[in-house]
Amino acid sequence: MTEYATILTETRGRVGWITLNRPEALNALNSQVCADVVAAATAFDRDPVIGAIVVTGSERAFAAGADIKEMESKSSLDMIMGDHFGGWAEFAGVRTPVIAAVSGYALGGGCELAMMCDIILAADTAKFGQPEINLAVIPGMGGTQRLIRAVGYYKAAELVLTGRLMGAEEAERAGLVSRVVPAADLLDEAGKVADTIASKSLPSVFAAKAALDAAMETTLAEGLRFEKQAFAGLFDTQDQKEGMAAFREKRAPSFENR
Ligand code: CO8
Repeated sequence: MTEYATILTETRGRVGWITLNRPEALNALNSQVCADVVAAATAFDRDPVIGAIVVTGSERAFAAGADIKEMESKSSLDMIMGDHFGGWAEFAGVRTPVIAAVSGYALGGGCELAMMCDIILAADTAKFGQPEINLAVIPGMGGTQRLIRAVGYYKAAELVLTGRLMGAEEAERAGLVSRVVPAADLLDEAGKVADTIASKSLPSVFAAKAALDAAMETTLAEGLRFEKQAFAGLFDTQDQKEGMAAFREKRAPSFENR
C-alpha cells in the first residue's frame, strides 16, 4: 500500500478507506492533502477489488476547511495559475461511490469535500458550514453550487452569507446529511454502508452513481434520457441475468463483477 504524507489509507475487504491525517491543523486541506486524496481515491477507483470508498477525518474534525495559512499570501493570479485545488474535480469524478463519515468540523473546503461524496454520514457531533465570508472570500470548491442543490437556495444563502455553522440534526433536516449516528458508531456505520454497496454488481453501482450525478448536473429531460440508456445498458451484463434469476429462484445472487 502506498504511503502518503497527509492521509492514511487502508483496504478492508472490498472497501478503500481514506483518513485525513493532519491533526495539528484540524485536517485543513492544503495542496498536499488534495494531491494525496486524489491519488488514493483514483487508485481505489481503478482497483477492481474495491466497490466503495470511505473518506473520514478525526473525532474533532473531518476537515476545518482549505488551509488558510497556505492561501493567505496568495495573489489572485497565483490562485488562477496555480490551480492548487484543481485535483478535487478528479476526486468528485471517481466512478466508485464515496461515503463521507463526518465527525466534528466540516467547514469551508471540508463541507465542500463532504458534498463531493455520494453519501454523508454524520456523527451527532458534526458541524457543517461555509464560513469563508468571515475571511472576506467565498466558497471555492463547490460550496455555493452543491449546497444549494442539497438544502435549497434560502438555507444555502443564509449559511454562505452569514458563515453560521449548523449541527448534525439541522443538517439532516435540511437534506445535507444522509443519516446522523452516535459519534461512537460512525465508522462502524460507514463500514456497513460501504460493505453493502460493495456487495452489489459493480456495473450497476457505477451506472447508478453516474445517473445520480446526471441529476445534479443537467435538466430533467436530459437526466431521464441518460437514465433510460444506462438502465438498458445493464441488460447485457451477466449479473443482471443472475440478479433476476436469483429473485425468481428465491436465493441470494452471486455476482460476477463485485
Ligand atoms: N487552515 C489552516 N489551519 C487551520 C484551519 C484552516 N482552515 N482550521 C484550523 N486550523 C489550525 C489552527 O490554526 C490551529 O493551529 P495552531 O494551533 O498552530 O494555531 C489548529 O488548527 C487548531 O485550531 P483552533 O485552535 O482554531 O481550534 P478551535 O477548537 O479553537 O477552533 C475552528 C476550531 C472553529 C474549526 C477554528 O479552527 C476555525 O474557525 N477554523 C477555520 C474555519 C474556516 O474558516 N474554514 C474555511 C477556510 S477557507 C476555505 O475552506 C475555502 C475553500 C475553497 C478553496 C478553493 C480554492 C480553489
